[in-house]
Amino acid sequence: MRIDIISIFPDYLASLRLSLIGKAIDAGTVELFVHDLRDHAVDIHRTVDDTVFGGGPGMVMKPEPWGAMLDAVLESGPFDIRPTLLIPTPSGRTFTQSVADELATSEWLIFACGRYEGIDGRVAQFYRESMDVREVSIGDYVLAGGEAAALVMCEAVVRLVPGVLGNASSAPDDSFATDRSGSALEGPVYTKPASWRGLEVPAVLLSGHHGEIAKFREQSSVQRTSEYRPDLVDD
Ligand code: JFE
Repeated sequence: MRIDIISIFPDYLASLRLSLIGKAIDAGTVELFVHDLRDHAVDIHRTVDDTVFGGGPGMVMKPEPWGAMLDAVLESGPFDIRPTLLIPTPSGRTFTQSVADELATSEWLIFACGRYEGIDGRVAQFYRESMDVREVSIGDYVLAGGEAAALVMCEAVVRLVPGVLGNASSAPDDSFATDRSGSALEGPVYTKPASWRGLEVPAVLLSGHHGEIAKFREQSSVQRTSEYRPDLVDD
């Protein structure tokens, strides 16, 4: 998988080279390119924003630097692959685990990280011709820019790419895994020591009775889902 990320704060994305994604990059499973949008600004001040047409507070990102940068990124990659262009925005479709599953099969993702009040709407419009453009929200709260959303989506997607997760069987059991039967959230998990500060790991988990353990975990999952996420309970 190839990932290109465009931002005016490229250093914000440095953490992607740590941990899981860093290992995937080192192993050659993922190629990551982070680009500074200002490299394609046109004036001496390297301006990327301007006032809002129609009035209103704040600034909007100008389309020209985005056009120049996205053209250059498209030119730099394989012409036979249609990339997915992800544009984080609070006004997007919600990014869910099933979106992550779908994106994990994609060969080329490009993230366009905006700032200010977002990116001129014609950028998404123009690139629908050459890319699978998706305006996506990671949740119902407002961030100051798209970078943190891109980090979240990269982490959710890359861990699903075949060969990335060390323990290949742990991904499908997660809370929110789309093929999970029963309720949505995993219950608490435990490790050694079996007794810690007077608190005991539930005895059934030490029993070796796999049927009883599965039943216990299902109960814990139902209990937690109804307590924390009643919206997910269908009864
Ligand atoms: C940008 C901003 C006011 C945008 C109408 C670029 N889930 C999610 N929350 N926030 C974002 C995504 C996000 C993504 C990209 C962003 C927020 N902002 C700030 C402020 C209105 C906005 O869009 C700029």
